[in-house]
Amino acid sequence: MQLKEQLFQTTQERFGCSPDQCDDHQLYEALLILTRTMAQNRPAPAGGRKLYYFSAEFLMGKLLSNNLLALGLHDEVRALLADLGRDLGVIESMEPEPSLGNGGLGRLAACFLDSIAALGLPGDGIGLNYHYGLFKQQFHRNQQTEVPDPWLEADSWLIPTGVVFDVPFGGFDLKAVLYDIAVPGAGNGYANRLHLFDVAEPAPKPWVGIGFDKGDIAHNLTSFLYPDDSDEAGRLLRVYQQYFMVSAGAQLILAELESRGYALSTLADHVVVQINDTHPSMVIPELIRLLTARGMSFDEALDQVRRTCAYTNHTILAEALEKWPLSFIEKAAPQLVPVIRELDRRTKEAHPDPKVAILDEQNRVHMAHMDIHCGFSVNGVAALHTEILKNAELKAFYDLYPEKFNNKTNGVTLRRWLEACNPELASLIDSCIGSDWRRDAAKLEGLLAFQEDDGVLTRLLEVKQHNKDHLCRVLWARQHIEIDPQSIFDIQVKRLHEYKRQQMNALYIIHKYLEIKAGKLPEQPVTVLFGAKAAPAYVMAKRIIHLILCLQQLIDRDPQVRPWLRVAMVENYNVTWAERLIPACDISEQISLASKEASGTGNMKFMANGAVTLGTLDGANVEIAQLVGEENIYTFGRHSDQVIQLYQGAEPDGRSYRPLDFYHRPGVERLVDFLVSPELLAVGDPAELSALWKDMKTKDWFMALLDVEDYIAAKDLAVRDYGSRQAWAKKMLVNIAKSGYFSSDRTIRQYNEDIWHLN
Ligand code: 26Q
Repeated sequence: MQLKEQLFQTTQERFGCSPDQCDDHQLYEALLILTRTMAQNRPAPAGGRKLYYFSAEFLMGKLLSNNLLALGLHDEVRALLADLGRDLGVIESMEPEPSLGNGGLGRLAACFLDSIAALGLPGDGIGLNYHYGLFKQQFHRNQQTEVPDPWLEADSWLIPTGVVFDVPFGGFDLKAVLYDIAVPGAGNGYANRLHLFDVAEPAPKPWVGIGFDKGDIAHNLTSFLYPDDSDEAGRLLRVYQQYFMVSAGAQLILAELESRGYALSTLADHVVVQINDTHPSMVIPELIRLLTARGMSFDEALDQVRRTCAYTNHTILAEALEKWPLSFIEKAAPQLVPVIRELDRRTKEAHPDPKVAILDEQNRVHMAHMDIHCGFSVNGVAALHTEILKNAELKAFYDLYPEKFNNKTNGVTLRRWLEACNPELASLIDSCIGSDWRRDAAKLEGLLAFQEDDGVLTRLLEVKQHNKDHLCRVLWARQHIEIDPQSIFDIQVKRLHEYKRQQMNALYIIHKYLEIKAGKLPEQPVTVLFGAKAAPAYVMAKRIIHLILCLQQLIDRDPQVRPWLRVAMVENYNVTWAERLIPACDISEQISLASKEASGTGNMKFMANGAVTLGTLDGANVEIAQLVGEENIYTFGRHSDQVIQLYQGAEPDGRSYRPLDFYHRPGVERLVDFLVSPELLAVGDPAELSALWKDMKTKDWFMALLDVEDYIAAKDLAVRDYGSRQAWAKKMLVNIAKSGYFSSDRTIRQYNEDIWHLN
């Protein structure tokens, strides 16, 4: 049947009217149903081994546009709607964004599912169906507040499967009900599945305080996504969530193995489990438990699991490495305790070094240690990150198992992050090098041939201006923020964390503000845009948001400064905002303290959209710098080895870094002191701003004052260079040309070649 007729039939059945009589939401629902069904009906890719990608987060973003592209229907649907006098963009805006992730790690999982399907590899995701994803952020009186964000509507991408598993907790069992989201592969007729488990009777209201009795857990286990580990409340619930996910997932794996006709003793030949950070690590003891319960010896079960499980590390921040008190596991999943104890006993017997123990003296389970001992692969997510794991953080393990360690530099799906979010740039690229890059991103290098082509460079600048104009309209419509479309768009969007150093960017704003007040105008007007959510319990992060919003208001009200410098923080930064901001960016801010950002993935999305990076030599920035060459990136700041040294020393906090030394440097003190200036105190909360000021002077845990002068110099240079438009356009072009390396298709090919061996 023709698409047109299918749409007609769907709206008739559903709403009793034809498409032209539907409102926008009804049309969205009809397209959702059509698209969902088509994706669902596709076969799974065939193959020898099958991948199960376990992750507590899948930050999928809106799916309609993406799925239409993958199914090859985007243009047809756009035309069909245009015939009806409707705009696909408007229809797409009806879709609620499923925010089932916090940031980089969750979005990476979503990019990976897209690439796994596009490469025709057999691989499903396994996660949880949170009813409330990440909180919705609102600003009141220059502060962040959080409100629950229910994303599920009567109709959604979820497909009920009827599959149910029993998950045994201490004292009671729960049913894990399986829902699927189909993941169509772009251009190949296949679809994989994102399996999301849910409780049978979810609570109708959002979670408020939980007593950890059976009833609470039964209804609330999947109520909400943890806003990260800095929220102490209800950490035990996190363990219940993790066990629920991995127990149901492990049972699904064994059921599929058996239904494919394979014996349990061939698990490792037919299955590979990728553990996305330590959140799903209990899958290891759970698989061992299930296998031994079915008659396998512990030795053989451990051997199978060790050849099946692979672990990805996403952080070197010690506070983010999960260590669960054994008592938590004893309460949530007591049947795992003997398994974990036995794994610990065997490990200690073979390797008595306490640094590599699974259970420490305080009886806490080091989840990453368990993964490394009981898996066959450990990977970092960028070259520098993997080197730091091998030589510092996980050195004791690297000495034991050098063969397990490998790097897999992250990537992003250019189908969402270039083709879908920046169609004008995509068609400019097509006009230069043809459309092959859409299947093979390495082909983007062909753009290098156009570096001296003034026509192409001019078009590139026009496309960027078009996207900036569009962003201006959206900012006005959504937040009544008016910015100058001719100014430089300097953008920092990512979770708010001290190590990412949004506070250092704020110091740059203060520097410019004071210069303008003193009569020194910048070479170009600059707009500094932010998007960031802070974990609700992360006090310092919330103070930094407060600082940025205060600066925004102060400058907004200042007619002398406004024409030259603006600050705009988007409310509720999410995937959809990213899709609008990234195509409009001139300068991409990637300014984490060297050694702290495992990889970053925003950096890759920005470069693919023709932004030039201003960054430290951290995470994947190092590889970006190597690829584009020093004339096409602005790097600054201390290197990771210097920073690692500064974290060792004789100061009372164990470091050798003394922020006061840098605070007293000429030019720095007045920037920091501006936090408690009368101007700023007039728009902000004095207690919050003073606390931030004091912390910056005396603690500065992530060394913003160490790098701030170098940062200001580098950014001023970028602002000056921006004025040479053709030279700048050439930098943009080189960045786009070199971004092919950061396609998640490349990353997934490498996972498959080195770790998964799927077909
Ligand atoms: C841990 C315990 C309890 C509750 C929550 C958590 C938790 C949740 C989310 C811990 C960490 C996260 C997220 C980590 C994350 O997003 N890491 C990022 O991963 C990206 C993909 O590899 C990298 O590019 C980033 O550098 C890294 O910060």
